[in-house]
Amino acid sequence: VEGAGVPSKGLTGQAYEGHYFWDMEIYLMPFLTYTDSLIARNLLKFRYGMLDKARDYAKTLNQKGAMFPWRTINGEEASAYYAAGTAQYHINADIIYALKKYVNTTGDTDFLYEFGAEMLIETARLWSDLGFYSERNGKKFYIHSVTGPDEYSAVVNNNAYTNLMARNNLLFAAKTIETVKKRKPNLYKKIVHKTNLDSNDIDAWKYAAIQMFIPYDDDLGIHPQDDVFINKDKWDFVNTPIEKYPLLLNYHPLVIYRHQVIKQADLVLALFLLSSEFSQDEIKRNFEYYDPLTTGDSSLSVCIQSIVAAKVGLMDKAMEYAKHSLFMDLGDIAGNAKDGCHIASMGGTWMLFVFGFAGFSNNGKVASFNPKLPKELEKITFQLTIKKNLIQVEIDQKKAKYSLKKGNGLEISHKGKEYKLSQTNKTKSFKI
Ligand code: IFM
Repeated sequence: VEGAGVPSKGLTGQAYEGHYFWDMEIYLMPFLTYTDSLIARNLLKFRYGMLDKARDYAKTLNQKGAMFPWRTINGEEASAYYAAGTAQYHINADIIYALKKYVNTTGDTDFLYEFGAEMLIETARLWSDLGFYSERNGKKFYIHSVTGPDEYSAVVNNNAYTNLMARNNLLFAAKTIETVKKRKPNLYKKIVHKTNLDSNDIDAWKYAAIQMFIPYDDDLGIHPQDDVFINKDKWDFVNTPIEKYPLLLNYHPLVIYRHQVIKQADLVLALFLLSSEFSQDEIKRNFEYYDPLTTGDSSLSVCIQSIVAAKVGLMDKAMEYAKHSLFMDLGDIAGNAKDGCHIASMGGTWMLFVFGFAGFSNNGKVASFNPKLPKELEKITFQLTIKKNLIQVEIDQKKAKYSLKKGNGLEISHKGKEYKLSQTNKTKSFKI
């Protein structure tokens, strides 16, 4: 289907009034990108169709570039409460993250150059205009007054997730536009004309990315969620009875905002999405700090917690979260399936098997697997399409098998060692 997106409840219920959120790009698109990339492409095109409105919206917010709405049905912002809505500037970087993954997985550079380039220019412009060089901290690039994925902290300075994702957005924009300039001079001229691109813009994006401030606390060895998060009092979980969850329905936001308490994976989501930017020790320390503070009051959380738990080898925890995610709608865990299914959690459930238990990652060149199966699972099997190669992955408690079902072949890696699947060597099996 062209010209339509996937609302956070799909077409299964009335909640959120059919509105689109980042659920589509961050939670659902990975599944679509690897299993039916034409739909993923259509969804990105659908966002591209909203670019003019996003340009207008940036003006409303006094910014350059484009600002995609946090919540929308027609391209206009429809959030009722700006602090947990509009202020989630990370939506821009989430869309670009999905675009980058789509292009790395499919090799569809035509889409990138024809539609993505413009989205990249405008989102990069937004970031470079929104942030500023702090006089107080070696001229680091700060981004103030934003809300990260965790809606239990709002309008904060230097949300680490946002800054990390914005950096990714800026660098991808710079790299793509430089490539267009070199390889497609005519298209480059057209884009420059359409977007009024200035030759200094690209350098400005790169410099903002280099100088991007990423909060880090030496004593704890973790990335604070934002400038003040770790200074707050911790939420009194011991004396909070189960019927008081979700907290947002039982406490005033101001009470929640002044505590270390997390609605949904925030920095922990960055540990997954941008995992190559963290050492394994950093991932572990951060996860161990944030996980006990996370209520999972949002259905977008447990799938990510499961993936990161698996990444750091906490398999019992990973399985516990996986069950929670799998039964979100099947078992009506959140108690609101009547209002519609949780599409993000469904996409997240697919992700936790593939990225979590199979330990899959894809840097655009090699499809890597690092399988760890919880003891309760006998076997998992799934298929992925990567650059026109269809591969089947089967993992049980003793072995992992990778088979090329279609295509000319691709590089895979199993537990850090690289192999080639090809027409003459279609299957690889390994003992675990
Ligand atoms: O997009 C989400 C948000 O992250 C948490 N509240 C619900 C929204 C729609 O699913």
